[in-house]
Amino acid sequence: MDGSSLPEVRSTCAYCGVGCGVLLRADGAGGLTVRGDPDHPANFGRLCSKGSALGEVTGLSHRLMAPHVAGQVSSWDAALQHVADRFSDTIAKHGPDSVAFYVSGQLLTEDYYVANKLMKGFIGSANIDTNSRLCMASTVAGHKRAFGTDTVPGTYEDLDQADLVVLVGSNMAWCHPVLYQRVLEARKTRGTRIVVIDPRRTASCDQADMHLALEPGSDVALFNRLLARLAQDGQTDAGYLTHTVGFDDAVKAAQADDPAVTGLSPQEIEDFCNLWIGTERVVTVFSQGVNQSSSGSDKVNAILNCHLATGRIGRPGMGPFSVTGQPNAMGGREVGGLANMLACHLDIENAMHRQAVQQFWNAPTIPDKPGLKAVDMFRAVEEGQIKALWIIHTNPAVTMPDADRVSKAIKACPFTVVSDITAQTDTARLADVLLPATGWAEKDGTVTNSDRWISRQRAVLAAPGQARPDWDILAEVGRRMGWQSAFDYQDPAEIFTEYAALSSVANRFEKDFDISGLAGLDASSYADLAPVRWPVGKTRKPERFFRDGGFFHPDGKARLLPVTHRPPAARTEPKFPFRLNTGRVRDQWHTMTRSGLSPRLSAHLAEPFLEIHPEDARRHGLAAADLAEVRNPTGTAILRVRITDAVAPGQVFAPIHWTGETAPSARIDALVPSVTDPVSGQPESKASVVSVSRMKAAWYGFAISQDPIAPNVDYWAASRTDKGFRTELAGYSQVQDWEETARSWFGLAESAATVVADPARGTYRIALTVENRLKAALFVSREPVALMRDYLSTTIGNGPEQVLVGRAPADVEDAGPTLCACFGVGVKTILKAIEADQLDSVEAIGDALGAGTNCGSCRPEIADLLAVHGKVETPA
Ligand SMILES: Nc1nc2c(c(=O)[nH]1)N[C@H]1C(S)=C(S)[C@@H](COP(=O)(O)OP(=O)(O)OC[C@H]3O[C@@H](n4cnc5c(=O)[nH]c(N)nc54)[C@H](O)[C@@H]3O)O[C@H]1N2
Ligand SMILES: Nc1nc2c(c(=O)[nH]1)N[C@H]1C(S)=C(S)[C@@H](COP(=O)(O)OP(=O)(O)OC[C@H]3O[C@@H](n4cnc5c(=O)[nH]c(N)nc54)[C@H](O)[C@@H]3O)O[C@H]1N2
Ligand code: SF4
Ligand SMILES: [Mo]
Repeated sequence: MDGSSLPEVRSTCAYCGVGCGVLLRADGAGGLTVRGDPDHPANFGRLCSKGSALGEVTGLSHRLMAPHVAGQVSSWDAALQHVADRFSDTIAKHGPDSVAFYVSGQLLTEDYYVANKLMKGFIGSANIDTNSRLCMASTVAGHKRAFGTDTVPGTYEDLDQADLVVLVGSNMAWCHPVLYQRVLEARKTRGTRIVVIDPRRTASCDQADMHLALEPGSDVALFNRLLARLAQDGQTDAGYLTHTVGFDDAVKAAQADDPAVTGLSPQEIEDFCNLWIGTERVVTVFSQGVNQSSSGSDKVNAILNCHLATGRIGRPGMGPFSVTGQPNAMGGREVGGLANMLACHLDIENAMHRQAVQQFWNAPTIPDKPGLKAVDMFRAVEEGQIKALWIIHTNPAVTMPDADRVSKAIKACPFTVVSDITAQTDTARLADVLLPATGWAEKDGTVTNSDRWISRQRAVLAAPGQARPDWDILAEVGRRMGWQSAFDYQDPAEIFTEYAALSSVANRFEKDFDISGLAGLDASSYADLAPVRWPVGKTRKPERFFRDGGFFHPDGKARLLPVTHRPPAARTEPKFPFRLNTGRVRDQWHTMTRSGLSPRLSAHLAEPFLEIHPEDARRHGLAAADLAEVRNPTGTAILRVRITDAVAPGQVFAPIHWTGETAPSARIDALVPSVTDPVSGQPESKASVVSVSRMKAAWYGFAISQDPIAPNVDYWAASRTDKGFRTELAGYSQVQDWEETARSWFGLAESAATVVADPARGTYRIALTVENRLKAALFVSREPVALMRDYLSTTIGNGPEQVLVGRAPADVEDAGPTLCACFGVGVKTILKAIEADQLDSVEAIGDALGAGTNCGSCRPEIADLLAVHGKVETPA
């Protein structure tokens, strides 16, 4: 079929909570092209590098195509009956609280609704929790304490209209890139100032007016100082304070806190306070540097206190703004995905709410107490209280704190079901039953973004093999457990309209969440649904919340909370002198089961790493490109050292993305103990303590191969290239026969080997060919191998001679590591443009090479290169 004749379909990006609209066109051969939807209110046509590469991650080679029971392919009928029987038997013997679901903020609202209905209304337990516990729980708790509901008061337009944007624990340039582009646009047009509050210098700091590199975990003390100053200077809004209670106590607590614990100079703190106080239109954006903390809820309330005290909430260009991480993190909160919530922002602990939901569902039961939150849930699995567990659309064996222990617990659980699009994940490998789910481009439903826009995700590709949508799998298990009519859904439209109707019921309780205006959609209007921002009630409601109070506590007033600084639970000590911070990189999504399939995205940062300050590196005998052993009592990791003053002395930073599939010794959550915030239950994922030392490797290696490898060595880390894979390697002990070792790692027993060896110096270059075509090559030396890795990765399929030279021939230009993932422009190409062609601005480089002109998320790095080369880029 001619691809261009297929229609373009409106959908939503698979990745972050910005929720960008995309236009997808199937190419008729199983692939698709993607461009930004110019009409979508989140992005107006823009996409970041990850969104632009969505077309590269729809391949089927890694997909799970059929159900598996005990490692054997099974029919759907047998697999689903087995799941239903095991859950029913377990409940019959041990009660409803002996089973649990662990789900995901990446599920569609319809999937989430069915999972929640099945567990809470029919199984009769609240043991359903979601990875949003690791992500948004502190915000949810903070919002509920202050507002009485989990409401994001503002909108994205506030970022366009603000005069000051404060990013607290948010690396927006990399994690919400399209939103960050909106902020930079505002900076251009109205001079919006940017402050970044982050212990680490990130890409988001490059355009910032102020970077406050505070001590990890000290945000409460900083915002308490701001509140104390607001009170002291008489800069609060007395009129607005009549909509609140708790101001005096909050100020008293704030005054008692010592801002010195932030490690910032008094001048820095006062400059920040002056700027915040002096700018009415201020949006304080916060993300995981706030939430993922043992004082996460208090951090959220410390921020909300300042906005409530000044009435800077619910008006254009101002407000506290929690940006959501996953594409449907917001939808999951609305639909009751957390163990302590019911759908439509109703509370499990409120008898009237429970009764209303139970009645609406015509459900036999409904739990009257919250279920187990993620960390407690996996502890209950470990201790044997949970005997049947269903994990859907998340990879907890990698991303939960204390990940080694969580993996063991899942493995030991008497019955574990995993629904995923691939069997190649650390969690899927532990399952008793594996169920193939349709992926992003193959399924229909809705998601809600950070801005409360509900957007449709639409199927444009056929379901591969026997894969089925998550809602459909869940509903059929519900029917097979005996609840036919409650789970008799034909399509997602039916589920959505039921949910919208439930929101009318919920509105009896005067809640914020209202989509009752959508309850009457029929199948075709659901199919055509354009993005819509809630509330969408039967009557028109304002777009922003709380401009004139109207909070959801029984007295209608907001709460200012007295909060006090608490340092992170783990303390550094001589044995574990470093604070380990963790987070994301620009071009990978979580455990890389999708973004890792794109060679373009994999080129940006191809290996797991540890950022460490130059002084610390020197003191601990670490040189550039060394491997570091990172340890604490919870676990260990081996990571490539990146020496940089972006991190402060005494702190190290590592990304979260690598797994047993891509770099088994770099699973960072193996080093994160399961300490949680006492209010929200959210883990402290960014503040463990570790020791760092040089890995005493006997050899280092670099390999390229057509097929993936999983060698049994102390360190390996693999990534995709256009022609196959590249793998970094290292080992503690000498290898006797490199040629044989290479053949076995690459699974190329029959290949011809060309070897260039210098055993005295410990260097080996081995090319393995089949019919004179290069299948794989291995480079070994006693020191970290300096090679033209990007060039070598292109030689797969050629003759062996080229690769053994180890560097590019004179007529081939080495572009260096990729900087602009959208256009595949390398660092060396950009440097050449700066040096030889005398280009001196990000714009000029964009005009010449295209770099930085699509998603813009590499612009800070281009500016960095300019700065390093003496071309100071004037802020855009
Ligand atoms: N490229 C990419 N984008 C993503 C994702 C992805 O995997 N890849 N995931 C999405 C998801 S689910 C989420 S939740 C978001 C997360 O988005 P962000 O929260 O922006 O990302 P993180 O890198 O986890 O952490 C943000 C920053 O918190 C800082 N930090 C650590 N400790 C503290 C502290 O005590 N105080 C303060 N103020 N800051 C601290 C870290 O140094 C880090 O720079 O990203 C979303 N977008
Ligand atoms: N140390 C540390 N740990 C962290 C964080 C951190 O900053 N630091 N961040 C935390 C945060 S904020 C988050 S959100 C989590 C994310 O952690 P996870 O949710 O565990 O990570 P993902 O890789 O997004 O897992 C999604 C899984 O769903 C599968 N999948 C994809 N599409 C579908 C589908 O349509 N249906 C089904 N059934 N499966 C599908 C994917 O293949 C993948 O296995 O990590 C948390 N862990
Ligand atoms: S910012 Fe990027 S990852 Fe996030 S929704 Fe938009 S295109 Fe997707
Ligand atoms: Mo997240």
